[in-house]
Amino acid sequence: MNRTAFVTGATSGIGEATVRTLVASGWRCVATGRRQERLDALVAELGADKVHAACFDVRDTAALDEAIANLPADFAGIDLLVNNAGLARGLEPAQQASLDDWQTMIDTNVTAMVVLTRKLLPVLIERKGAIIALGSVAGSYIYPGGNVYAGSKAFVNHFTLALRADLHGTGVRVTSIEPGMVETEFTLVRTGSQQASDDLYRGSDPMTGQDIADTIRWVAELPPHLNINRLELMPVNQDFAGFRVARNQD
Ligand code: NDP
Ligand code: 8X3
Repeated sequence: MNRTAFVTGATSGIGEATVRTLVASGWRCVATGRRQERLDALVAELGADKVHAACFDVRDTAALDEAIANLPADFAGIDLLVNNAGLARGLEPAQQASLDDWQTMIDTNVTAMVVLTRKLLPVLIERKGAIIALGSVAGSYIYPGGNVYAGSKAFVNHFTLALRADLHGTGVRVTSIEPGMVETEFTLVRTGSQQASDDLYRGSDPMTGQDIADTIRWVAELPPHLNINRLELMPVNQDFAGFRVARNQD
């Protein structure tokens, strides 16, 4: 098999596990992220014939164009786009949140994701490829402090489904994968606190990046006539909270 995946956010967590898993299954991967040393480590581990490192900030459209233009011939025929790069910043209520954090999440999770997708659509259509996006349960269920992160992931969930309609008849498959709690660097990035991250995951038996990577590989390798539209996953120990009621003071 000579298929190539373009995996954003491959320096950590779900994206890094996805590159390892796809390569083990015979794929070539373009691995992207801002941390060059982590991309270099993936290339050293998996081989330069299997992994091409493209180090850039997904919000930088010129850098993205350059990365696409400079793909080596063996990696230029992209069959699968994994829209994974993304982040949350902050858990404060909206009235206390940082506008800089909000802009960072919108620029990364929404704007950069649609720009990259638009740029790779021609090659994906030409090759009857696939798009798998990492939305989130946060895009479907509300929790306090979710605000712009939740909104950005609702956009990812919905934009990905909308692509299905526009790609009607092209043979391109599109899937929105919507996980709950996965233990990665996500919570460290969100809170800036290793302690907060450790506290969240401790004893909860969260999903792992490998769990999601295995799901991505499974979806990517389904027969070409079969499309999973959306897939929601949670650890057994995570479920839904009820509505709250605030009481007026007498
Ligand atoms: P990690 O923090 O472990 O990984 C995030 C990845 O995104 C890193 O490789 C990071 O690379 C990359 N990234 C972030 N910002 C940029 C940027 N500006 N330019 C380029 N790359 C960037 O988190 P996860 O693996 O958990 O998250 C992956 C995706 O999964 C995200 O979209 C997240 O919203 C989603 N998700 C995560 C869940 C969870 O509970 N962990 C649950 C549901 C969805 P670098 O820093 O090197 O640039
Ligand atoms: C991340 C899942 O529940 O931490 O998208 O918001 S959650």
